[in-house]
Amino acid sequence: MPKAMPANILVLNGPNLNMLGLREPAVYGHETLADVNAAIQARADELGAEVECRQSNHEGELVTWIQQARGEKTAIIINAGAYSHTSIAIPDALRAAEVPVYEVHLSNIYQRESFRHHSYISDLATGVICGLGLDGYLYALNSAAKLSD
Ligand code: DHK
Repeated sequence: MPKAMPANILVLNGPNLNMLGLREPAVYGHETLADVNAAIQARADELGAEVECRQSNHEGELVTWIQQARGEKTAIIINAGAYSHTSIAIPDALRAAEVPVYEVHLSNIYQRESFRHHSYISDLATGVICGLGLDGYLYALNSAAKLSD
């Protein structure tokens, strides 16, 4: 049987997630994005997975990075922030990338305003995790790394 590709996972954070730690800590927690990325890298090292963490406030930049993942990455973990609820271009790019997708939200979007209850990404995702803060990315990473075992 051909050997699976080693895990090579892209972690994308969308708009305003560069403000973690400062932004509404009661909702998003006290960890900064650097803290989140360090925890992801540490878990990836334990799992023997390659990981690349990127953040952008620009929809088109996220789309470009998703396109570039096609044939290169074994999974994408994405917290598209507010674009989860508004963007068609991001889910279109995720479908075109043909890479398993995990959707993460730090907060429980279903306990919040109704406009956050729908995500255009959820129906194409392998898994959706919300409300578990930083741990959500780590649970997604555990699962994404297993796809390459
Ligand atoms: C992050 C955001 O920036 C919001 O726009 C989403 C998500 C929720 C989160 O919980 O991580 O509605």
